[in-house]
Amino acid sequence: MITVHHLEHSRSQRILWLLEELQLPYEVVRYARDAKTLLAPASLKRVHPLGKSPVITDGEHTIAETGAIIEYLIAQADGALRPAPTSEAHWRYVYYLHYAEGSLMPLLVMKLVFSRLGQAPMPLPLRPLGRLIANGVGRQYLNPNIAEHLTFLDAELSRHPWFAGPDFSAADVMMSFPLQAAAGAGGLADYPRLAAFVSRIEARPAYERALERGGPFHLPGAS
Ligand SMILES: N[C@@H](CCC(=O)N[C@@H](CS)C(=O)NCC(=O)O)C(=O)O
Repeated sequence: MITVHHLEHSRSQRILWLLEELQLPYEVVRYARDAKTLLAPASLKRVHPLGKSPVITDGEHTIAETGAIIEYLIAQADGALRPAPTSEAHWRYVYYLHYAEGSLMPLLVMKLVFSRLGQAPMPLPLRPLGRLIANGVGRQYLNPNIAEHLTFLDAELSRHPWFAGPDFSAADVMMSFPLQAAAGAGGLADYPRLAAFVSRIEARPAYERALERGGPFHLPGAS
């Protein structure tokens, strides 16, 4: 039986959702974040040494890293939600499976980290300097880069309704978390197709069933 070690308000939401889309049986072990640091509890390190979420166990297998877990689950479901290897959609699918965590998430995580610079627990006298650095990095590097990515992604969705092509695929599941995080961080008002994508995925019955299994899902800064 597949067990999802699910940290609240985290990337493991994607895994619960994919399992619901694939209609594979699974169980959930829930982990709460530390109220102060928002980090995962140490008990998650008993499942995988890095103690990050998501991680799944299935018999003798322990698999971490969202993209790897998605590949594992798609294999269990005989390739469902993966475009045929001979299709053009397949290479877009592979691209987005890597792109979401490899290119887009690092920018969004940096934005979150820098947004906390200049706040507690930084000593009070240093906070103005922290804010100055955070604003500078945001203005010079993070904001223009994030805008460039979101512009690219919005244009992609003008060509086809889903990231890999005409059909919903696991690439859309992979892309959900960064776009939900982007929505929370700065809003997607300038990117109507991305905003519509987030609304469309959150309305899917499987997405709603995943929320029932995993509990509420809110990202920092998200409304
Ligand atoms: N690239 C990894 C990132 C894993 C990751 O950083 N997960 C976050 C949750 S969204 C986490 O476990 N944070 C808690 C912590 O670092 O203690 C993946 O996609 O699985």
